[in-house]
Amino acid sequence: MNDRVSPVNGQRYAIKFNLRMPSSSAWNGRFFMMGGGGTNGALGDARGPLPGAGQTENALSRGFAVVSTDSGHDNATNNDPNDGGTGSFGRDPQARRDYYFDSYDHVTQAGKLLVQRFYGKTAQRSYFVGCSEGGREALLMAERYPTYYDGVISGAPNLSAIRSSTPQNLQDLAKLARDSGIPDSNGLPSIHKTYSDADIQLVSSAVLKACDALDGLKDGMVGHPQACTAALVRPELDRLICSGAKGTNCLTAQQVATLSEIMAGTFNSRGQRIAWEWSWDAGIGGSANGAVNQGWRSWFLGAFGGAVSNSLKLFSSNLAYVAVTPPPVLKVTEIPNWWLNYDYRSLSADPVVNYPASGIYTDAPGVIFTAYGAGDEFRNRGGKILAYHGLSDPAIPFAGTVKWFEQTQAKTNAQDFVRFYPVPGMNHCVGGPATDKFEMLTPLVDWVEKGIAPNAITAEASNPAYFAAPNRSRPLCPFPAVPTYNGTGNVDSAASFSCR
Ligand SMILES: [Ca+2]
Repeated sequence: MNDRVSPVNGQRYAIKFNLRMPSSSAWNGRFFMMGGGGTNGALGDARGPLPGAGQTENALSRGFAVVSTDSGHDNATNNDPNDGGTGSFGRDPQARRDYYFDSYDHVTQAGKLLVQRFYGKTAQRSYFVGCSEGGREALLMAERYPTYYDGVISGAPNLSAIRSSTPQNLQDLAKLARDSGIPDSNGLPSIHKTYSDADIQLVSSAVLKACDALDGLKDGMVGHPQACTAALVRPELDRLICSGAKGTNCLTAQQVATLSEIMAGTFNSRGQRIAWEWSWDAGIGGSANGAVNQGWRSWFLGAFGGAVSNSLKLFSSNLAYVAVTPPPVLKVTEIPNWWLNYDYRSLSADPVVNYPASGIYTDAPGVIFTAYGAGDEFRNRGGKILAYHGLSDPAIPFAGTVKWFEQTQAKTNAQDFVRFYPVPGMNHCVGGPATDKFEMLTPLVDWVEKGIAPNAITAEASNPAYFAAPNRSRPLCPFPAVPTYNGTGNVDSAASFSCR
């Protein structure tokens, strides 16, 4: 819908959506929208995947009517290498607005109308489920459109790209670039060579030494994130500094200093925080089963053995076009250097100041691209939010979601309608040495429809290689409760733990 040609860059844009409806007899009376990912532009198959459920089980198979959208641009066609590549939609004010919020409004309304026409009655309940950008969309629906959905699941929400990935990645990359030595074959800093896979394993082991036991059990998992501070981890890292030449069993002082600086978050030249800190967690390694690239390395560095550093492209290609107003006009190949020269040190501590509306771009990214916590209308009509976030998420800082939860709690009585579940060891949405397989739709539906508030949610390790026992399970606990070993019973079974 809304098919049109952009007056800014001549590209054709439309909001595509995919709606799948079970037969009348199979329909459970509910509507379900799938969140997107990254900067979207890909139309997901509207089956509503539920990673923690059975292999063939999804929202559609459970009887939900399911809708998805590309959010108003198509990466396959809106992809001019001389104009930002897949980020170029950000130059068209309406395509940008569709990505921020408009498309989800239109698609929800269209989807619900088609459901009503097809079944002859309206959906009784509606749910929105997403992770990363989809996690942002879930919170957006609860905040901006409080009457549309009765319950949302928000994983690793990109709730403040302005306050996390944008300036943060700039500063992190600049720090790594500073240490990287010789340029790669593209003439860019060899960031991928700054830490070997073995180096990152050393960091993970240092984190475990400092923090594993803080939750009451040495089990290779940091179950008490609030207690695992930089002050505890740094001495363990310092103990790893090479006394002589750099070897595989030690780190250079520069490596320790740079990593510590990155993990602390981003500050401007006045010393004000402009992005959240990263959490110290064992999942920074993500090593078992050869899965190193699932973790920190894949987001920050790129493969050590690769010819070029892919991290610059990974971080920079799209955000320039949706965070900065007006957006630059750059060839895709020019974007990494544009980022490296971006003056993040002069940014304000207030993202609203940094990214104001400008000219034809009438939505201020600093306002619209920041989540503030769902308000009274959503709560008062019985809306519920389940949020989760991996402690080792290398794309979006866990600390930002903690902040969001605390702000929401301060504004309302958040436990009334929000539960937030930290996932120790988990990387971005999934992966890492974690019990990262869990199903939150059933608890959410029970909360919304039966008033049964969720407490512990059982999670299993999706990758059997990470732990000695391949089917380790743990309770995920509503923040700030910590999964705590009861002192007896199988240490690989969630049944031996309580949320305390
Ligand atoms: Ca532990």
